[in-house]
Amino acid sequence: MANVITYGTFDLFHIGHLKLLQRARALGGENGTLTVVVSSDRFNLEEKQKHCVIPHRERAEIVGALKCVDKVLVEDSWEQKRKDIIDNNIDIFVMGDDWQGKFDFLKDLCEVVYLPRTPGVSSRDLKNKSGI
Ligand code: C2G
Repeated sequence: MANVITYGTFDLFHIGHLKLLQRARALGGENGTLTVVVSSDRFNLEEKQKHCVIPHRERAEIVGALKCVDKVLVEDSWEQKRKDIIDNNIDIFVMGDDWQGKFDFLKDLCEVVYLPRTPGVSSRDLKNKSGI
């Protein structure tokens, strides 16, 4: 049993997001938990230069409705991860491998796992395809 955490924008929610969250939850085992920290609109725009199509409130509600998700928090700074891990008694930090190595500084607090991205899908491609 392990408490797992992951972070993301989850704009235009797609199969790559779902598979990441399902795999992250599976790492927690039968009685584990998954906390998902969803980037605020401000954080996306100012820190990640991402213009979200779907506002934070709806992105968080969609993620929170998933069977594999136990808790949803808001991401509003790059620096909050350590406090989130401690405050939520996290055992495993998970991100897709496009972030490979970027969060190894958290290894003194918990296990850090990078999972292979799902190929062929991204929020950016969906925006481009739909002309948004
Ligand atoms: N992802 C994936 N496969 C895809 C697309 C995304 O596995 N085809 C994963 C990403 O690797 C990430 C998660 O889904 O772990 C969320 O992706 P984004 O919404 O793009 O999140 P990102 O902008 O990478 O934000 O502090 C960390 C950031 O908040 C991460």
